Amino acid sequence: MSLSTQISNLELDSCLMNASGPLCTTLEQLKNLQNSSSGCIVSKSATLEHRKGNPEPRYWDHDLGSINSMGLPNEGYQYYIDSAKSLTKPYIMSVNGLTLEDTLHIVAQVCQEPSISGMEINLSCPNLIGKGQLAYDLEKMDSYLEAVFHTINSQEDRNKNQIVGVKLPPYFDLHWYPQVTNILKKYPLHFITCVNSIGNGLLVDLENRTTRIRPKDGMGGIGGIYIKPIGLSNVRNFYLEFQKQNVPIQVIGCGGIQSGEDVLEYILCGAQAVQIGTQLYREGVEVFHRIEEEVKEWLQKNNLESIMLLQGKLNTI
Ligand code: RRO
Repeated sequence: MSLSTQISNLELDSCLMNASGPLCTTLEQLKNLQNSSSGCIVSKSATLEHRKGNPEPRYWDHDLGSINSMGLPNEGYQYYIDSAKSLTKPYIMSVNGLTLEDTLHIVAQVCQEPSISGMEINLSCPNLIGKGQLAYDLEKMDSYLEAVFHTINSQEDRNKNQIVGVKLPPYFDLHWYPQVTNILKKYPLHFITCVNSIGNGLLVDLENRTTRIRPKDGMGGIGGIYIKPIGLSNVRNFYLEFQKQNVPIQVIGCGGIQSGEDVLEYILCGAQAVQIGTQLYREGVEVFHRIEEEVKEWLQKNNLESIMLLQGKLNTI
């Protein structure tokens, strides 16, 4: 039973990978991912300089999901470039400069690195105090991507094998999908990741009459089971829109994956691979082996050799 997949020219032994965020900030954590059953390593989103992030408590989790307002704590981009030298699995660096100028500086360095397999440009961090999510402002997103690809294309010694994608926030109204696609298709993107956490949710501790986290009056990105139906619909809608318009961008699914069946649902909706965030934080890197076994068991019961035979094959009832 095979879980292998391919994002453009990047071959992955397994379609399971970590979501940028949980347990991928330090080299020790990246090495744990290296030693796990995941098919690929994704770094925490990197800024120009090291960041401590927002005040604590900034993460809270229960059965239905998580809320976070981490505020981009990370070691600074150079650390994640240097980390690539200790990793042999496919390694995707998540990039989230605090300004366009910062992002362009980071992108110019990353795209020259032979040991980095790809970049995921984060257009959807919900937790930067005083800033909105870039991918909800389509004009800004367009000019941002134009500058990013101009920078990449002007590096003569760039690593042409690197794949480039964007991490998107969830969209809720159907009219957004063709509009966002019209922008994405202008650029040589290999993948999009759908979805980042649902921004600015609020979880309440009734007993203590407080918010669960401190930053932004308790508002934070919601992940886990709460968001699975939204993640699935975003994957499905982009997959169908890309097919309709003949756009060769692949979709990585993310949001509320806890089991093999969740993975299979995302693949049916059109995902080419999936990312695990909240459940990775709970369970540690063993989550990849457990879920891989659950997927294999299901494939065996259903007489399927490869998970990719199901890709996009969802029927409307
Ligand atoms: O660090 C964060 O607060 C964070 C980021 Br950059 C993101 O993209 N998504 C999220 O839920 N948290």
